[in-house]
Amino acid sequence: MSSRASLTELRSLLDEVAFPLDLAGTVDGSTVRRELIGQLDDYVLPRLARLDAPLLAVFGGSTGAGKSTLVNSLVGHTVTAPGVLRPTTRRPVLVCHADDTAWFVDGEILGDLPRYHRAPSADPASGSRSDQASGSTSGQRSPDASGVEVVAVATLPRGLAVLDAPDIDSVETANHELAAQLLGAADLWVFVTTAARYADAVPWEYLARAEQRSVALGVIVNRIPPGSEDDIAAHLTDMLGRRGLRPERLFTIAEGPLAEGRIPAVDDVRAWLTGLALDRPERDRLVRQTLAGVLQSVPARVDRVADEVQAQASASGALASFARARYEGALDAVEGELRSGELLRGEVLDHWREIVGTGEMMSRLQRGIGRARDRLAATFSGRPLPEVAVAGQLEANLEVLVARAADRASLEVVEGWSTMAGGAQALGVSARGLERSSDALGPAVKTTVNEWQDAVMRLVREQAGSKVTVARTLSVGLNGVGVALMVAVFSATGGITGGEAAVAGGTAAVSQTLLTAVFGEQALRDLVKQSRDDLRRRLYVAFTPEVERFDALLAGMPSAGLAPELRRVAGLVADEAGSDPGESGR
Ligand SMILES: Nc1nc2c(ncn2[C@@H]2O[C@H](COP(=O)(O)OP(=O)(O)OP(=O)(O)O)[C@@H](O)[C@H]2O)c(=O)[nH]1
Ligand SMILES: [Mg+2]
Repeated sequence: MSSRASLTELRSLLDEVAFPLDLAGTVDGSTVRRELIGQLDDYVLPRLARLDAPLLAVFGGSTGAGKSTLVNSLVGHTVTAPGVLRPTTRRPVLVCHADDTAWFVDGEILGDLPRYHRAPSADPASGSRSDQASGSTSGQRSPDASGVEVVAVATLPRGLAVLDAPDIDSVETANHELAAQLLGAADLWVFVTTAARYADAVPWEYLARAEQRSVALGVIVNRIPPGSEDDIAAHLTDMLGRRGLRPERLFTIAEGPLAEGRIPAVDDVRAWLTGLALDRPERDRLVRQTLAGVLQSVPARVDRVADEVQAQASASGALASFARARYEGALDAVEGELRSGELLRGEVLDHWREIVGTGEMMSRLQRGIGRARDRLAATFSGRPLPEVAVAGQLEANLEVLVARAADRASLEVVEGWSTMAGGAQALGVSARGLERSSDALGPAVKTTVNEWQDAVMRLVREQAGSKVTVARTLSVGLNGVGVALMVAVFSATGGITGGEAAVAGGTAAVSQTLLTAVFGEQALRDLVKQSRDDLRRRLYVAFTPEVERFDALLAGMPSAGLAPELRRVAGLVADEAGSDPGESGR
């Protein structure tokens, strides 16, 4: 795979990256990503496609260092306005030979910036700008529009373009971002500073970036008090060396009066730049050095992006599992309350007493299981059973219990998320109403409970049906047995332990005796467990749309495989660039 193919793959992977959550490293990660995408589009891909395209030297540095003045001085025309008000240059000006303008006006270098083709000022010394557009790729020319002005001059050789960039350190953040983008598109950085400013902190951050990317670097120290050139050159060379920077050339310019707004002593700089344009091997070396440097900087930069992708994925995973856990907790709570016998109160109990007549039934049951069966049969067959009332009451109680647990869970999720990384932002404005259950939950729970009750009845029919005699004896009372089973499910002991007779005034014990008579102890244990599990399963399904309301807030997360894939492709890009970016790109 050629570098171009890997780069194209990397480019589209970077497009898939999204940082929906606001985490500690998100701003940093997305800045790195944005810059990387910008550099791939603005510089790497077009440069790889055309290694012979003109060399772009970007003049960057502190505000007031004299970048604009230098560019005007180099080309012998007032192509860009210097000024006393800081910062002066807001819209970059690119100067090149007329034969090269097409590459910069129509080409992909700095592709996302509108380009305006402009003729240079008729009077080089006047400082006034002729804003006659001689062509534009981006519609109407507007003096206020952002973008790059492309100016053709006859004083630069073919194959060389000089760009006057906005500053990197004034109060104008937009300038810095633009300057960074322009530096990212440079084959050669010409770092312009002054005797007074060269130790300032900000430029060194940019120089560190140049070092990381092995960008070909030229340095111009302007406005040096005459006589101090050598001292400053030595000091600055030392500072650069200690940071691993070895500029191609370092120029010193003594402060002196300007001649018609231009610095007279720029011949060496001009000779160096025009020499680069004319010396093909040297120019190629420089272009390839910068290109390879940028490509080799890709893995470290992509790592930063991939780290953030992972951080987003794990934060989102933590939020999602927190929400799930709260609803699991709600199911636990429902189960806990069922087991505590909480539901066997009030009307349920009254209705149940109606069915079995607690005291009398108890004593009969205690006299003998065989006779108890008869008695049960008599009880159930002798009169219409109010089991429907019991079932209805159990259902109502259960619904309230479940609804309360679900409401609690949603509130817990909202509260929990607001303290978790990325959670507050995920909740955002759409959090309104999320602290309560959805309107759909009530009906869903009702259906669920009904279906569960039906399932319990079916279970009783199946189980009792296999016990032929019992089934025959109790054939009229199967619904009653079903209700007894539900009562057992809702009792603290699951209807197993007679010693728990105190629970709900003996209700559970009666259920137990009845059920044991019908099913036998082990089968009863299984039935109760099966019914409880079944209820939990069904409630889990009913809760799923509730949990999914929270999952929906985490939509738009990049896929889990994206981070390793980014790293893998970044590695390929760098490996291939290591040999020869130009060759592998062809
Ligand atoms: N005397 C003298 N003045 C200079 C020299 N270089 C720049 N200046 C003046 O310093 C001021 C700033 O110069 P610019 O060329 O606008 O500086 P810049 O680096 O382009 O500044 P920004 O566009 O704000 O980033 C202007 O008034 C220039 O005339 C120099 O070598 N000698
Ligand atoms: Mg300027």
